[in-house]
Amino acid sequence: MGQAVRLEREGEIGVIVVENPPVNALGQAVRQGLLACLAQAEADEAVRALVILGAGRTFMAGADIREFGKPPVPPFLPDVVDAIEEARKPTVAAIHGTALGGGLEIAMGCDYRVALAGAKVGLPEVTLGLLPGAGGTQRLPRLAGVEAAIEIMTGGKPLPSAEAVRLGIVDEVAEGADARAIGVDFARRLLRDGAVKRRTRDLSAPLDAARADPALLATAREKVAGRSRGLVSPLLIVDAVEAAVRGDFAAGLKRERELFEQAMDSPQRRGLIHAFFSQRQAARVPGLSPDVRPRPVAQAAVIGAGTMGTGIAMVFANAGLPVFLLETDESALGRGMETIRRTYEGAVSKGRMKEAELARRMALVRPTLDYAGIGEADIVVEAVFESMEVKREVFARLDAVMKPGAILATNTSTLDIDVIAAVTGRPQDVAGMHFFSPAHIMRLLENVRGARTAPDVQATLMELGKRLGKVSIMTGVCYGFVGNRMLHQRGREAIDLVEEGASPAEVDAVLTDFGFPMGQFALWDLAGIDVGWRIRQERRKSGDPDAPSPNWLDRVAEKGRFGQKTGAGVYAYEPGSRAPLPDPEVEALIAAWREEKGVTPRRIAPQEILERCLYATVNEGARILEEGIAARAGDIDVAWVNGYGFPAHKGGPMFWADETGLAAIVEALGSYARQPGRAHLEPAPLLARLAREGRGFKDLPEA
Ligand code: 3H9
Repeated sequence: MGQAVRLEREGEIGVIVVENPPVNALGQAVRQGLLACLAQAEADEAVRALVILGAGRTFMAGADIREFGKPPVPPFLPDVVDAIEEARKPTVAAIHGTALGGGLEIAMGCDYRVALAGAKVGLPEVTLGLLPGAGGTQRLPRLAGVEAAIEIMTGGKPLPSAEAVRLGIVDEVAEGADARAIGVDFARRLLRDGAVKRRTRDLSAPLDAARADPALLATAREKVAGRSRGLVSPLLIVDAVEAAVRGDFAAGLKRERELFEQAMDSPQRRGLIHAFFSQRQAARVPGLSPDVRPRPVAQAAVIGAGTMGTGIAMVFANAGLPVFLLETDESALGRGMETIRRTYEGAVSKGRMKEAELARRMALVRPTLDYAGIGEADIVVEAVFESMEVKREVFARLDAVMKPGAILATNTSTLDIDVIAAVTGRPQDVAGMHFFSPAHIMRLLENVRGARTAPDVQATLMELGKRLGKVSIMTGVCYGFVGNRMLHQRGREAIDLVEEGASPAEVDAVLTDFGFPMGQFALWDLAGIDVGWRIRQERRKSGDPDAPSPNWLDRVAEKGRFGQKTGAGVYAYEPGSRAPLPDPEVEALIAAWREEKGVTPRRIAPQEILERCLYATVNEGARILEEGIAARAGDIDVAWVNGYGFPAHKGGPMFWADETGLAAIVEALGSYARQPGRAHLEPAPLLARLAREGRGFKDLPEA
């Protein structure tokens, strides 16, 4: 059992301390330890009340997720929670950090809950494709009522402790910095006031509203169904709560168990848990020793006050880091600062930010026209026009002014970082930080290491990414890095499929049915068709042998239909609406294009659309892995889930490919590749090899 749980004494109070770093997950040793300490405390006549708490940085983060999918080993968490609730002596959970999932279920098994001001509580199981399975679906409605409980469990977001008190989940928020002190103090007061047991299972008043009004559950179910986007577990949560309303506690627990097992067996659970762990694994960069210390970053600078530059400046300011915003042109600088102010004012008007916070963040952004003034920054992110010539000029100037040891990062999405680094006398300090637009909203950050980027620079970028609230992966240098390079292949298939006979709306519908929030063409309309069009033109002009040949989408752009920003792109948009509508003008343009090319349109089945779009994406992912641009298939999944709307419950493209079966993918790609003009769909050597060996991307060692 080890020392995962221990019983200590403070006078008449028994203190059960869970110590299972880093987050006190409720693994088997903890469950067993809790039962043993509980029995010991119950047997000790000198102990009159019990406090349960977590050592270290947090209360308890829930069940040990690493145990999921393996044969369960007793004692089981629901039994531990029941044992706590059935203890003869009054019990108090003393919460600091986070009480999540099974952690909150343990706390709800206690008679009382007291929390520190900064603590949070929640039942985030839904984010893992699960439902609370240790009585949470039965106890939370008995504390917070049915509507609030459904919102909390289907939303999965932790609540601040004050909100938890308002909802009746926590009894008291106590001042102080020490969970043990507030827990023991609360327990002493209980004893002094003639402590009574107050088992959560015996509470019923909060259920009364739903018991009296059957429409309440039906309305809640409808609301949840409307926003579940293909996820199964939110509706299972409603089923479990319904059992709490309709039957007694024991029947409710039984129903919860059945539903929990159903969720545990679902592919969605596997996908979401893969997404959880791959995101954490991505933070550890292969080949980079954990002993490498990041460089301190207290001051940032951003070059360029366009859309990307202003977004990146806000990312720094939002994280509380002072940032210079440099432009060479005064009016462009003014416009950039105005964009930032307007964005923050928008947040204030929606009630998401206080005026004082707006002022604080604006004060962190320091506009400047002078390179000499930014030399003291610890990191500078260049976000100027996407041209090698312009970037090399900027980096030469940065090399001249930045202090020794400053990190020189570029936000390029396509250019070779090693070529940029070569104009400086310090290539070891040069790297890529590829933010996605809008930078202050999108979670993904691709950090890019060049051939000579120093290890401590790499470590700094990964640490900084976390500080900035981003989900970061580390990639190597190539055109488009991980995400855009793969997206390019999906886009190519989408364009070809329309040329061959599908409509843009048919292609998009297949992708949204799969779980993407929007289809390829709607995405282009949102991002602006002109961006890709200009890049394609540049590449063709420069004689790039890999430049895509002209296509019907170029024709859409040539008409000035750049997407939502011009009110029309591949789709038409009603004024003020973002809903894409098929447009006869584009249909005619596509028909004319097909005629010119001598293509007789054919009906294309959704399966072919899905396979070509997604298998081409996976195929490029395999090349990226083979070249060592991404170190792990999981890193690619992280990029696609957090930056490209790949449904998290399918884990990411590489996980999804493994689940689909690589042999089937290779066979389909091979048969498409044998058709005229589709040689690019030939399975990548790594994909073909893994399929032949009966292995998956998950079996690959890290690059
Ligand atoms: C559940 O409770 C089911 C029950 O209802 C019913 C059961 C019958 N288990 O995120 P971090 C690891 S389902 C195992 O980087 P932070 C994590 O992998 C559970 N490991 O730190 C990482 O390891 P490594 C419901 C876990 O400070 C390390 O801890 N609970 C678990 O940014 C640090 O994590 C949840 O869904 C776990 N439960 O955030 C909560 N949690 O260093 C999931 C974390 O090797 N956890 N690890 O990479 C979280 O949301 C965040 O980790 C937390 C800390 C907010 C706690």
